[in-house]
Amino acid sequence: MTNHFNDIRHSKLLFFIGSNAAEAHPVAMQYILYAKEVNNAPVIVVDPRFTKLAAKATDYVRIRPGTDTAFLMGLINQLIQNDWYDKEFVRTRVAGFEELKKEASHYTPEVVEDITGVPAKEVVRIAKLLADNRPGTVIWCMGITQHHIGSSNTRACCILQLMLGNMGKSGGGTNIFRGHDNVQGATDMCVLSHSLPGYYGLSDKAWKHWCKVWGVDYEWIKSRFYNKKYMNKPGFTLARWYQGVIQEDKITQYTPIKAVVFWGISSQSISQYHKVKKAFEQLDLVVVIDPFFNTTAAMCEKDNVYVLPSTSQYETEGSVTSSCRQAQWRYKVVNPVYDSKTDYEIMEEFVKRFGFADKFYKNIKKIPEDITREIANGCLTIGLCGWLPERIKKHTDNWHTFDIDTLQAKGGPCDGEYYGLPWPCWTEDHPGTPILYDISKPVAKGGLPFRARFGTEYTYPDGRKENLLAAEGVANPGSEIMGGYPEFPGWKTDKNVIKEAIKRGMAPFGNARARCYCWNFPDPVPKHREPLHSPRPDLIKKYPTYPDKPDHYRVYTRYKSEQKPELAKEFPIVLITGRVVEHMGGGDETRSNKYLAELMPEVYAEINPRLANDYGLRDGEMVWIESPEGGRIKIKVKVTERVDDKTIFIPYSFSGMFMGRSMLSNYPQGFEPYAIGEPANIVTNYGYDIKTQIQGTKECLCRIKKA
Ligand SMILES: Nc1nc2c(c(=O)[nH]1)N[C@H]1C(S)=C(S)[C@@H](COP(=O)(O)OP(=O)(O)OC[C@H]3O[C@@H](n4cnc5c(=O)[nH]c(N)nc54)[C@H](O)[C@@H]3O)O[C@H]1N2
Ligand SMILES: Nc1nc2c(c(=O)[nH]1)N[C@H]1C(S)=C(S)[C@@H](COP(=O)(O)OP(=O)(O)OC[C@H]3O[C@@H](n4cnc5c(=O)[nH]c(N)nc54)[C@H](O)[C@@H]3O)O[C@H]1N2
Ligand SMILES: [Mo]
Repeated sequence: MTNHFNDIRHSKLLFFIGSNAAEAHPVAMQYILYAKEVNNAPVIVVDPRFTKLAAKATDYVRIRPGTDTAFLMGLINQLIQNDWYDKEFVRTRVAGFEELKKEASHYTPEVVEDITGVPAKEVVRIAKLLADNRPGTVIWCMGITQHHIGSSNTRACCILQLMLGNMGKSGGGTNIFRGHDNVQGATDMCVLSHSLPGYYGLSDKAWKHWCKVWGVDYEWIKSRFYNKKYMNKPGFTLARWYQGVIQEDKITQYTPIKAVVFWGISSQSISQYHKVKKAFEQLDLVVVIDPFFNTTAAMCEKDNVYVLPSTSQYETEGSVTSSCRQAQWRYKVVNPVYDSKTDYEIMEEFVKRFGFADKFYKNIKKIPEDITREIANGCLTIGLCGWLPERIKKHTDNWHTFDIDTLQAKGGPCDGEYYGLPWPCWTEDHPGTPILYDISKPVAKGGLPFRARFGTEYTYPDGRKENLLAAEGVANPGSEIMGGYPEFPGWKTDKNVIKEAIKRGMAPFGNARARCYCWNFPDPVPKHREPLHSPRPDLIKKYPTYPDKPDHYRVYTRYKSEQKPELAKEFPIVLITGRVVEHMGGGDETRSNKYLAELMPEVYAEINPRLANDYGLRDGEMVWIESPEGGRIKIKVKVTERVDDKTIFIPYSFSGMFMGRSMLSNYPQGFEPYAIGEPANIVTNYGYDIKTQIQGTKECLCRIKKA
């Protein structure tokens, strides 16, 4: 999130696309409804389903799944064609406008209507609403990201806000409501296969930086790898690790995966789950570290699984990071129950037994404070240097002294600082940055320009040259240079460089323009590509997907060879999946809670009355849903107008059934969940984002048969 939840109270318009906050972020609804009622802000909800959030909207836009880029480019085109865009913002802080304008001109209201199903007049009307009500916030979630063009979707959302001049402003920004408890913290630590903590990447320079922080010899780390090239090569992603086992697609690794550790994840969250099950049968070793005997443990039917009971977050303490980049100290509520150990203790036991204690672990004397200290010491890129445990605790202990609108403390021990020291919090006395890219404040007081990450000048394919730094006169108050400037050499690895920049009123990472044209992306300007599995064969011809990517995070990934126009004949129904307020993720925790299980006891497919009648299905009857990859599930029909007559929706929070079979006998007695059901991911399709490899669980095709 560039801004924060409280800041939504200042929005003059709320534009939700692919988010169902009423179910997934119910606590945030207080700010959303405040803006709606107090500011009279229009609330636009773009979603293929009429959701609980849509029920609170002033303007609901039903869109065909997987066509958001076309819709967003249509809005951008209207802003440009009608001169409704913020010309001064574009002139001073944006690069690649000419290239954007050219691409956007293709998306006329009529073209957008054909692709998305949104009436042409609506496209114009929504663009005008956006222009007339500024600053507005753009909020998106998984409806935008879980597509093979997910990264284009997210970029189109950002470009929309650039055109409206809504970036770096209170009430504006791009605000992506995040997922799990502390998932922003986990992301910042890069629990990912393509980066070291703090988004440092996998270059030799990045490894050397962390070796210095850990106090470990670089040559020793190098010697731990089978081959130096794997040190710099992204690993498998969460979405496709199982291909490293079953190797249905060619992998780029010297040996298949033999053992997997599941630490705080429940495997039914992975698409084509019947193939994950196959991997469980082939693995030598599976380790599950979890407060619950979860689905993964129950799905491993070979004698190859160890379950280590961990505590929940209530039985331990430490720093956690919120969706809006704020740190908070979480104190322990109860002592660990039964035989469980905290995740820290389990990690420490591993470190000792693997023989790394004198290497990575030597700076960690006091848990968890020393862990937070190490993070502050190493993560310069996102400015975590000011996140010392003492400061974070002080904020948590004095949360009542902070202002609800601005997050700033009024008097008291944290006077002038922003709650949770939102990153970047550059130094030990920096107040935090509540709104990213806000040039109205000095950098030392929480202001920030756009980062100069991609050099100072670029030559476009047609020979046009453009300065990538911000225009003359545009910089934070007090900046030594009043205009664009490049990054300070060495700022990512040397705290003194950061301090020097702040002293001079400047941002360590420079002052640049935001790019509409990203030459390092497969589509430099976002453009529509039909869903891999599309119900519109005619549009596949016009808007085909990418060529196949032979080594996408170590596995051959099909695009063109997967997009078959004839598929829709056999699998004519669009399938989307998502959340319900009663359950969390794959549901292992919430289905083990008697009260939540009672509120939402079984899985279902939402089906429009017209579709139900065409298939002779009544509300409450059972139906088989089948995927092109051979997965099938038997679930209950819920007849509802929430979805249109081409689309069905299934909540993905169930497990304990597997293609018609109950798995309950695999749980130790007394550990069975209260509610079980078929995992939706048995029928979600093949398909992964071209940059991130996130799974495309929101653009699938399926067929249904009365059970
Ligand atoms: N109660 C509860 N809260 C949660 C979670 C939970 O499991 N339970 N999970 C947490 C996590 S991990 C996350 S990531 C967030 C996710 O929060 P959200 O992303 O808001 O939740 P979803 O229901 O997955 O998807 C949001 C909406 O996207 C729509 N959608 C599907 N396809 C498309 C499309 O092509 N275009 C558009 N515009 N919309 C589409 C769906 O109909 C759905 O209403 O929620 C978090 N909060
Ligand atoms: N079809 C479909 N699939 C999806 C999605 C979708 O929208 N549709 N959304 C995707 C998204 S955004 C996400 S984030 C994933 C979520 O899916 P997962 O990443 O699988 O997350 P959860 O299902 O919440 O599982 C969390 C596990 O961690 C355990 N746990 C809880 N607290 C602790 C702790 O303190 N320590 C340890 N060690 N364990 C703990 C829980 O008991 C549970 O077993 O699903 C993805 N899959
Ligand atoms: Mo998530």
